[in-house]
Amino acid sequence: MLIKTIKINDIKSSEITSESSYYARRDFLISLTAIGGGIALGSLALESKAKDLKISEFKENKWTKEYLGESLTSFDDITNYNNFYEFGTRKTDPSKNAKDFKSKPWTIIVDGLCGNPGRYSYDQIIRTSNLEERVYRFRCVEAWSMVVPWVGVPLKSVINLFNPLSKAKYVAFETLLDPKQMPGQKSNILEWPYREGLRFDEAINPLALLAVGIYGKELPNQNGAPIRLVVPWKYGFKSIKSIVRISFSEHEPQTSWNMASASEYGFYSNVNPEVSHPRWSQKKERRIGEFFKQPSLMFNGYQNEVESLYEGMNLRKFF
Ligand SMILES: Nc1nc2c(c(=O)[nH]1)N[C@H]1C(S)=C(S)[C@@H](COP(=O)(O)O)O[C@H]1N2
Ligand SMILES: [Mo]
Repeated sequence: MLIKTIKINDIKSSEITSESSYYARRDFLISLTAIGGGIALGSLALESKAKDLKISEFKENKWTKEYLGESLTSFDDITNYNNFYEFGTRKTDPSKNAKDFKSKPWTIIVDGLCGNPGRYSYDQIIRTSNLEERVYRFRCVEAWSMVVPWVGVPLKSVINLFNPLSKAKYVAFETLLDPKQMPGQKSNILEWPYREGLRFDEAINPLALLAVGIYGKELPNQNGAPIRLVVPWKYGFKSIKSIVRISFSEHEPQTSWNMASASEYGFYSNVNPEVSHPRWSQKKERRIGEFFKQPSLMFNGYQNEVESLYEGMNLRKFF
C-alpha cells in the first residue's frame, strides 16, 4: 500500500513537530488542510481561535486511488449505510429517521476525575486544535468496511482542555438520550444512553479523532452529528455518535454492546482477524461498494501506531 503524507499548516508548537514526523511514518493516514494556528490551552486562547474555524473544503483531487492505495467509499454509501440504533436497526433507517434531529446548539457535559469539569459548547470543544481532514479505514464488527475522509480534531487535544487527573485511567462517552427525537430508544435492544469507553492511553493516541464532518461537509445526522468519536483500529461500535458526555474514571466503564452481549463484544474490540466473533469469522471483510471480500488486518492496518498499547496483553482474553 502506498504511504503518503501531506500536512499543510503553519503550526509552530514543538508537539506538532514530532507529530509531523509521526505522520510521515504512518501508513495510510493523511492529515490535510489543518486550519488555523497553534493549540489553544486556556479559554481565552479558545475565544481567539473562533474566526479560524471552518469545516474544510473536501480535497477531491488529492484523495485519488493512486494516492491512497484504496478508493474512498462514496458519500452516498457513507451516509445511507449506517449503524445508529437510536434511529432504527436497519442500515437505511438512520438516514430516513434522523432528518429532523436537532444537533444545534450542542453541549457536552464533562465530569469525573478532571480539573476542568463542566458544560462545554460544541464550539469550545472543536476550538482546541486545528480541524484536520483524515482518511481512515473504518471496519464494523459485522465484517464490512469503508474508507472515510473525516474532518475533526484529535481527541487528545480535547482531553487536554479538561485537565484530567493522573488517577483517570479511562474515558467514558455517552450519546444523547432523547426518545422523542430518537425513536430507537423506545425499544430496549440496547441500554440507553449508548455508551462507550477507552482506556486513557488509547484515548490520547494520536489516531483517535473527534469527527465533526465527512467529505468536507458537516457530519450528517445519521453519521453522528454534531460530534462523534472515530477510533480506526477498533470495531466501528467503539466510534460513538452524537456525544453529550465525557467522563474520566479510575475504573473500566460499562459499554452498551458489552452490556448487551458480553460474550460477543468485549471492552477492547480491537480489529483482530485471529479472534472470531462467536457467530462469524473476522478474517475477511467486504468493502462497501466493492464486490470481493478482502483480508482484514490486525488493528485494521494501524498496527505500527497502536500495538505498543497492548504489549503483553492476551488479546484473546481482552478481545
Ligand atoms: N450512539 C451510537 N453510536 C454508534 C452506533 C449506535 O448505534 N449508536 N453504532 C456504532 C456502529 S456498530 C458502527 S459500525 C458505527 C457506524 O458509523 P457510520 O454509520 O457513521 O458508518 O457507529 C457506531 N456508533
Ligand atoms: Mo458496527
